[in-house]
Amino acid sequence: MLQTPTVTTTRVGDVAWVTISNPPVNATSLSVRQGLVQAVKDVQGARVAILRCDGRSFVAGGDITEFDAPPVAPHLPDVIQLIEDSETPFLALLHGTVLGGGFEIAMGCAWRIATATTRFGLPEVTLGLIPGAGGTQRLPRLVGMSAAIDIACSGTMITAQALHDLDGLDAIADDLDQVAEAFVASLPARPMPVSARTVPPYDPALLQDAKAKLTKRAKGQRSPLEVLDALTWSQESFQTGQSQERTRFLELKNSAESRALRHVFFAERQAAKPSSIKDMKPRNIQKVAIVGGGLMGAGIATAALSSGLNVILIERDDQAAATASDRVQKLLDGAAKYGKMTSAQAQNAFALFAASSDYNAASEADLAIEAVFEDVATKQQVFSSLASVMNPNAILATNTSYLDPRTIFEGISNQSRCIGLHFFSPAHIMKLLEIVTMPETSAEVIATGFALGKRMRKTTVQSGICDGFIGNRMLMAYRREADYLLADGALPHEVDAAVRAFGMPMGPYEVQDLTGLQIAWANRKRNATTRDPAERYVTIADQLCEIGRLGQQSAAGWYRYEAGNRTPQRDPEVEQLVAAYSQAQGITRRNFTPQEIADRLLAVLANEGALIVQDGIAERASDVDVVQIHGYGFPRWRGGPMQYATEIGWEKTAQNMQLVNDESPNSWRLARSEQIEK
Ligand code: 3H9
Repeated sequence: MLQTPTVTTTRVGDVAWVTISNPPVNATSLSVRQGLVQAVKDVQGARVAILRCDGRSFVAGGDITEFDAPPVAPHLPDVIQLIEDSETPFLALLHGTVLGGGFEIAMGCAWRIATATTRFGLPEVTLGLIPGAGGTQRLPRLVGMSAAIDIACSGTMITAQALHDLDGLDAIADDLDQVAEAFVASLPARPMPVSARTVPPYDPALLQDAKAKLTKRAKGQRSPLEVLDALTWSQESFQTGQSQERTRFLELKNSAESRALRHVFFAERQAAKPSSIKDMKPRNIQKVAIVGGGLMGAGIATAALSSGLNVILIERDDQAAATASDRVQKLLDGAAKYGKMTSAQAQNAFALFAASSDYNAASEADLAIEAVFEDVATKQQVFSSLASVMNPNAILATNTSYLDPRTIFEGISNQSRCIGLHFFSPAHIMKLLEIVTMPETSAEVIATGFALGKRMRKTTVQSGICDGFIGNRMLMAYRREADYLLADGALPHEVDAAVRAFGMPMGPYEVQDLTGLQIAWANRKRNATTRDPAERYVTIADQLCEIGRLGQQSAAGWYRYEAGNRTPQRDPEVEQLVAAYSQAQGITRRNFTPQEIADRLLAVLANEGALIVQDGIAERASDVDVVQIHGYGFPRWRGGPMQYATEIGWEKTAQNMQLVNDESPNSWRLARSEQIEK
């Protein structure tokens, strides 16, 4: 079968038009690189060659799907060199997102014209890489070192206007083709190729400052500092700098960090497409009812309003409705204050909001989300009230974190419209949304949940029903093992430090103090009757709760807190309580190294994740990783617990899990090895 060429060249008079067409994002796959080499030959003799792309974007970078395999010639740096050295000069017409290899190609062209909405960036750092086709060498020559550091070390995108202000663009235009014709009609003198320029002078202190800032922010991730290093090579000749860049790019492509970040890139996109909603069209949602205006309900309302949805918030009385309304307004004002939206956008969003104590106000809503406290009877009452006023097909969603939606929706007619939408607190900030489906939930309703998540800019993952769904079920296992470690000899600060050294933003005990110990305590009490009596149960956390140590809110939890200071301080009272517990249990306490602590906790996470897949709660292991990264602060650059287990080898993970199991017999279910080796 004949394949449509991904790069085509046509001539109009003395102007050559080179068009790249490689959906979805015109990545520089092998066929594009080959096509561009041919195009450079084909355009010779023309006065100018205009390089443009079909589809919604100019080239969005190297083809990440090719990065697991060894590179195949022609390599992108050489292709760009051909473009830059071509006797016929190239003009790039830019639209959409000009990223990575795409930006590198654009910098190899003699001129650049972009639409006003075009965005530019070198996102390689977010994939654990440095740019590999001259980006770190051409960018400082084009826009100066300071801007190059900002762009390449962060991986964030800049606007066409910002690049123009940095002298990186020749023009901004609405109609690219029309402006290109005018531009080539009176073609300016060919500028010096970017690679032949010298980097404008800069203060060397800039590099030290950037290094200090990046080291602080990186939390163990290497690539931002690697990019900074590579930018400094632009002091050398272009050839020397580029060849160093290329070597480092290829080394980093084979690093665990880059494998992990590439895994997450694809995992996030896959999670958004569960097989349950293949080819299913979502319903259109415009009006959302939210029941409960506490921190969670107000956060959900803020996220919904920020995405242009109408929100009606229902509270139990007028006073509570007014308080909830104030809370939402404050959250929107906060978003404006921190630059997430303009003040005008915050005002427009609040204009879409209303609060009421009357369920009838929800009668027109397309979807209702319940965000009241975790009590089955209360939630059932909420849905019975909603069902009595809403359209019988309107979607009913519970935000429960642990309870079984099938019980919550008992008695509701047409359960195909019932679903769990589990937001994480604070819901206007946290990225994760777990979509909990019941066997009865229709594919259309699931697809609508995913579309809503996308609109609210959430990272959305489907979960089946089990205690805690994907994320909190793993959290329970993680905390259980942390408590076993305490009982056997570790102290809270040692456990916290060990996981922070791995890259987690906080340890399990610091997090508990921050969020409060009472919810987990209530869950443990709820599960007391069904817990296997043979399972090891450590009561230290319960003892803390019983003496009123509920975390930062009571200035004491696993740590103590000085007035007005959130820094956890080791507390001898807690450490004595831990030691006394071990003694009462007849345990001889022993030391655990940070590595031993981290190994055990990571093995437990991977084992529980594998069980979650084995039990059909998550569709894929990579969904588990997405949940951990976006809901629980697992370091993205480690790829999630399942990717980490793959990286170190499932055999090693299984050995660590066996240790965990031997230390606390009858307390763990081990995942089937054939499952976790997948
Ligand atoms: C690089 O350039 C290295 C060079 O320096 C040197 C090379 C030698 N490759 O995100 P979307 C797929 S490193 C392959 O849902 P959006 C994506 O998987 C690269 N595939 O759309 C998805 O597939 P599917 C530096 C890619 O509109 C589909 O395209 N560049 C690539 O929300 C749609 O993607 C980057 O890191 C790729 N490069 O966002 C840019 N990009 O439909 C990475 C996308 O099967 N890309 N796909 O799930 C992005 O940031 C976003 O995709 C973009 C569009 C903003 C472009």
